[in-house]
Amino acid sequence: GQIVHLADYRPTDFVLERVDLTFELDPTNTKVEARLIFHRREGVDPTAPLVLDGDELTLSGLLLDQNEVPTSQYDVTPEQLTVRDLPAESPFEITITTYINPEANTQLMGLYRTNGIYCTQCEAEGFRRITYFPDRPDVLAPYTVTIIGDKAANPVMLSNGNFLGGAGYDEGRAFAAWFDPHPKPSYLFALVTGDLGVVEDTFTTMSGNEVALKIYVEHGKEPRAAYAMDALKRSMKWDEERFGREYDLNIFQIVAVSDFNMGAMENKGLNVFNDKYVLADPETATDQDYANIEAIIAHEYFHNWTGNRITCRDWFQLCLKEGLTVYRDHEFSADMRSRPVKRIAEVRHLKSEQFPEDAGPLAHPVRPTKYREINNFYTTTVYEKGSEVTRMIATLLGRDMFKKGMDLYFERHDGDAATVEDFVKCFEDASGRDLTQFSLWYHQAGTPLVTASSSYDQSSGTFTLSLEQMVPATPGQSTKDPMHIPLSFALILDNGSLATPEGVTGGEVTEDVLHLTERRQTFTFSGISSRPVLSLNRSFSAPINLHFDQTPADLAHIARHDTDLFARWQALTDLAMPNLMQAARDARDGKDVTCDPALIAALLEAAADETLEPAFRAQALTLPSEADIARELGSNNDPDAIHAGRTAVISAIAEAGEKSFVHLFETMKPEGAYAPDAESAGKRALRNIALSYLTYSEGSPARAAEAFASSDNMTDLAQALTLLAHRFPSSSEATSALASFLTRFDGNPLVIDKWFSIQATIPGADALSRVKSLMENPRFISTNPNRVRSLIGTYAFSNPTGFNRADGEGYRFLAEQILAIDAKNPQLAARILTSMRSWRSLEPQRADHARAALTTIERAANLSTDVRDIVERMLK
Ligand code: HT7
Ligand code: ZN
Repeated sequence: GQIVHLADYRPTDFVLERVDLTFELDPTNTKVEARLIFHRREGVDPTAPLVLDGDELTLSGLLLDQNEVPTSQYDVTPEQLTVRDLPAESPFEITITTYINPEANTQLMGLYRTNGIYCTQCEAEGFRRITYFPDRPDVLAPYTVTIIGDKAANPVMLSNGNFLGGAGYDEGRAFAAWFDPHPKPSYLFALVTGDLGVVEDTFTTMSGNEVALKIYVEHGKEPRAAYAMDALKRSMKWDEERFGREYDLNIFQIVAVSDFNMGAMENKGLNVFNDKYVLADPETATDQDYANIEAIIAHEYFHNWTGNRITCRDWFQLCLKEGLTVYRDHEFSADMRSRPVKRIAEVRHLKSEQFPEDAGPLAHPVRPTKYREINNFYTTTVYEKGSEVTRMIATLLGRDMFKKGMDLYFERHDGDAATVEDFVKCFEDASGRDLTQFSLWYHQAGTPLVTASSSYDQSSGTFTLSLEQMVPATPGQSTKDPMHIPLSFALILDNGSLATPEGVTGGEVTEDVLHLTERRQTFTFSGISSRPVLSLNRSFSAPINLHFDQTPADLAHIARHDTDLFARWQALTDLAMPNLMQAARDARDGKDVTCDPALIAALLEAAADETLEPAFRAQALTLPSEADIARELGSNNDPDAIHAGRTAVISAIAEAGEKSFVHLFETMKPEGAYAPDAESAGKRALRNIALSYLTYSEGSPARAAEAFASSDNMTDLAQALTLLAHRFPSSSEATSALASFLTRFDGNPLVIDKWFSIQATIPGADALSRVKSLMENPRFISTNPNRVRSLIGTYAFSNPTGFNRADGEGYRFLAEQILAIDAKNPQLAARILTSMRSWRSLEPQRADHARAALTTIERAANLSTDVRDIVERMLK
């Protein structure tokens, strides 16, 4: 794998006019015939050859305008086909024949087989594993696809676009033909065939077109696709209402498969999903599963405009479609559910996933300038930070101007392969605002640190806020320029009302947003009659680390009064964090751990406040995770001490609040049959967090065992099982609950994934032997990405004490597993390996073990480019 540089971008020499593909399916020897019509781009050297990408391909036939091409006229390797002496001006047709082996495709890129189904995954560079092709996102063409396959085994034969027709072909075989009129890049191509069940519905678009909606699943699973179908219809309607975007084919199809490297894929008119994000019913899916399905169905559907109609010029522009589409799906979920609760969940996720990436060896800008393996750039920085950057544009411009900018983007670039610069320019042109400095958010990696201090002068009635920003050095970027940081703020007075300053100096303030643009800046607010409490970065208006030494009393004031619920949650977190950090230090030093009564009081007050929605109260009671504490501590981390300290703090809260928790546990049961709506889910969340505290104060598995026995839905069942297994791992209650769960759900792989994950995350050093013995379980299928992630991935990512054993055995185990996974599925291996991205912040003994394990990987023979790229960057 060579390094690809953004600066080297050049358009292709040849323009692709049309693509005509014929597949003759065979499990081990599928014939692919690709007829491609090209013409030379104007001004290109008339002798320039046509160079096409391949990956592990063997050429079996090559025609130019239907005539065989002599071997002297082309060069071919598995990675490249070069054809010379092509017409200077007129269009020509190249016909390429390749044979591929879907059954042997364990990488799950290109055409592969999963449970008897043929399925493709082409983003980012999978199409080149099907045929030689200009496999890059700026080559767009309409596609005609003919599929020929065994009739009995493939009653369903799908590709992109509209169905042209199909019938019997020859003995035992059938064919189907599809035409996609929308020019698309190869990464959006899809083919799916097999024997599948279908759920059907229709949607009438705002201009009256009826669209057939079809979701294909394994036979017998059709009822479990009902929620996905409902989410799809709501997504289609929402995109019309909020962004004016209408669907553009007469059919929209989704296929759920069980072997898939990522969550889902937005192929034009034919989305392919990991079945985890389609299938749900109350008995087998949790509230979180339902929320994920809603969000991912929406995300892939929204790509139809942000990704497909307007695609990326090159893979450096990935955030153009991903960051923007995540922003769109976040907004959709906020409208479908509770906006502040959704924002809290987003920020928790951003801080636990993206902030560590930005602070470690894998840090990169939202719009990178070089990569070795593009698969490794489907990162939380590109997706989630990319979404935050889009959100900040909306904050800077205001809702109406942002809408104008988006409309201009759709109008100006429909059908284009665009860049981040094209996108930003639309907002500049729509608003008249210069976004040059703001664009640093795309180009500078690292999470900015903003340090704030404030003072109030009673005699003059002025409130002064001094801010300083610093963007840390990241790989390849040692110095940084000051960024444009939009900080939403409020000045909260004693009685809880918000102060309205008479004036402000020191910088731009628009409505409730301060614009920090310099390294150091002091804002002075006048006309403030009494000392206010400043609430800063409300709604997490900028993805920054904020150091603002506020007193516990001020934080408690914000937690009680801010009109922004997110800020209230943030204040509770800020109250808890110093306690948790001190608890970790005390536990490490063998001292008694204490918990500030003010923290306990604030948490219990929020928990009991019936004016607040239950989902918010559940979030308020959920303390920062062990990983969050490690991040705040920054260096020399001892995961055992963090765990012990946090456990002691939870126990103190549990003791003090036992009565409240019993009350919440007894009263927060939603009435009637299970429904996945946000309100009922919020009640379950509050009841379950109360149950969790009760396992600490009561010190017995009895209540969780009773909850396990009486639950009538997977949310409560999985939570009770988790509490039994994590809190009382050697109890007979835990053992028998794990056994009965297994027996009850043995035929359902998605639930068995939960069974593996729950056990992989049992804290403590024993986790490793548990994981090893679970790998021996016949249900551990090493070729199924979901199963591998549920056991090995969850152990490495989500079991801080179990994985970070002081003796380094966890790291050595992971190194072995990475090498084994890499041999079959490099993408999966590389992703799981990123679990070690924060290894340098561990205490020295663990860090040494981690380095040694990474070095073992680095030195292994036959490493994939994917894993080599990650391991080398981690060790640099
Ligand atoms: N755009 C999709 C990305 C994706 C992917 C990338 C690399 C390898 C496999 C993959 N499967 C899906 C998903 C999305 O963000 O919508
Ligand atoms: Zn996406």
